[in-house]
Amino acid sequence: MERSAHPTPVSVPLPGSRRTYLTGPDGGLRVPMREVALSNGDSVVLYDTSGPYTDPDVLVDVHRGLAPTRAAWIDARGDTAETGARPARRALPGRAVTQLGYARRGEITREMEFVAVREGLDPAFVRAEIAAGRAVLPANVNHPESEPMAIGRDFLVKINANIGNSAVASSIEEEVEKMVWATRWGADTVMDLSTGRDIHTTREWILRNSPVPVGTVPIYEALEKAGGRAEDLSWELYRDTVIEQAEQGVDYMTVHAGVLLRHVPLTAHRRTGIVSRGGAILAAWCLAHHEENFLYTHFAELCEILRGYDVTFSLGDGLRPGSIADANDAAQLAELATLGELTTIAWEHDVQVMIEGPGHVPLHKIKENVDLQRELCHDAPFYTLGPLTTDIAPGYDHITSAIGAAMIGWHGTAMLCYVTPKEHLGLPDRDDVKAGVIAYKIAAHAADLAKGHPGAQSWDDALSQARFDFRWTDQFHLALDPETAQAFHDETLPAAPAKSAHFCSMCGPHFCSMKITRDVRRHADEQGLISADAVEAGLRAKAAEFTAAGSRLYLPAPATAAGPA
Ligand code: IRN
Ligand code: FE2
Repeated sequence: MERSAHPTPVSVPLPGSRRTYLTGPDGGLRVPMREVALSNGDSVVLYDTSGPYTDPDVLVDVHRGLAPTRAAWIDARGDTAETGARPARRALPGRAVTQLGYARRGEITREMEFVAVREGLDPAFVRAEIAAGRAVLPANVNHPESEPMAIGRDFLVKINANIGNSAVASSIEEEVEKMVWATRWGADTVMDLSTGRDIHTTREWILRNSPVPVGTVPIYEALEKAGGRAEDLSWELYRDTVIEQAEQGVDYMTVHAGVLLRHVPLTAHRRTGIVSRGGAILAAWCLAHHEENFLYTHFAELCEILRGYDVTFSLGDGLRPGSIADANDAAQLAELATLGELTTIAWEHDVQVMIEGPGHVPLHKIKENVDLQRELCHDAPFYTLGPLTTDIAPGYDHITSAIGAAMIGWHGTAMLCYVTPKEHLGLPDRDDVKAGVIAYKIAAHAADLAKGHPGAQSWDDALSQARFDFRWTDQFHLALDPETAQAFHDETLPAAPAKSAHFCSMCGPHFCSMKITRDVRRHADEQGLISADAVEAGLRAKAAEFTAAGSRLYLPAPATAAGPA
């Protein structure tokens, strides 16, 4: 991974790419995509989460924020009014301004049309999936800067990047910078998990500048307000925090309402107890008061609040397993059943819901998680943290978890919460954020391929064709991380002619399998042989060449450059 000493300059496209815009059915929508122009005249159009930060034609002033593109759509619906000092939009009395509410009434909103164009789907399908609760479109009426996206099992698998300062590290500018950075590499949403000072201001900066939905865990800020003492939390304190965040424009909120008093003893004999921050806070409150979780007892009231802004529930997995030993245990599954019960209540209030899932789960226990979640939570979208498939690799948990994420995504998880190499060790910096996002883009795309998402494979096909044609620059430009791909190639073959050479330093000029295949095919053409014979003849010729060269599988490394490890 390339270490970056300087922050990304604003509005710089990825190498070889430009931001392009698709138009909606009636020409009224501008849906941003990333277009990669290839040297053979072709171009590949890819889903793009980076916002105007990759469009040199848009000048972004982070002190003013992005253009509020959705404001006109929201206001045209005529069901919100501006209230309070900010002022913030809120639903008129009795109105549900949620995408679920509109979908159920048969309305295809501009946001749904946008998603349909972006994913190449029928707008009627998008509406139907949202209406059934199988997909969510997180879009707070107070976050008009966001570009609509959907999370559901029949959509592209999405990824979330967590950012946010802790009491001991990071500044506001760094957090905004991390958001821009995470979306540049493909984060579909970001969650601001700030816990230190300046939570409100940090969030304001992130929201006004974020082209993707922003999630939070309001219990963290409520705990700050309670002086860090869980027992001093109250429903009123929490409620006011949620309203404050909803007015700022938070699109989805993690709510650990499934951590019930009776579930807490189920964690007593776990290897790693309760590892969720929110889960631990609420368990501590329940035990201190010997009362039921106030998020559970006030859940209907909370639904009424979220419905007024279209904040989506992300029902938290406060009892997720934190180790392989605890995977799929009684505490985890008891909470999951409660989340299913709460899903029904949220839907009764027209509030959108997704369900958070684990955590640490070995490969053979992953499918069961998805099957149970679907059954117990009535097909609400699943949003999982990894899962990590082993506990033994601190420093590499973006890998241990991307393995699990690919598998759980294949089985139907709709959004994958990234894990960075710093997981369990410290606060991620920008290089960790990039490593986590890229690992999760790989997992999500692998799942899209396995699920047969229409169009997913065309990206792979374009890249592998470029590779086979030795169009090196096209291969770099099509890469998830073009800069690293090119940098690695430059390490051994920096010269310009190498960018069209029919080999790289991995196998050298004589043993490039792709070059050999090409030679075989050319030989067949020259000899006018039918292909099976050509292959046979070509292989025999190659065998002779190999033996004559001393039958060595690897060539000695050139004096000036490192060979393959
Ligand atoms: C996702 C799935 N399960 C948990 N998550 C994420 O973990 C959640 O969306 C949020 O970003 C974070 C919450 O952590 P705690 O408070 O549960 O530890
Ligand atoms: Fe963990």
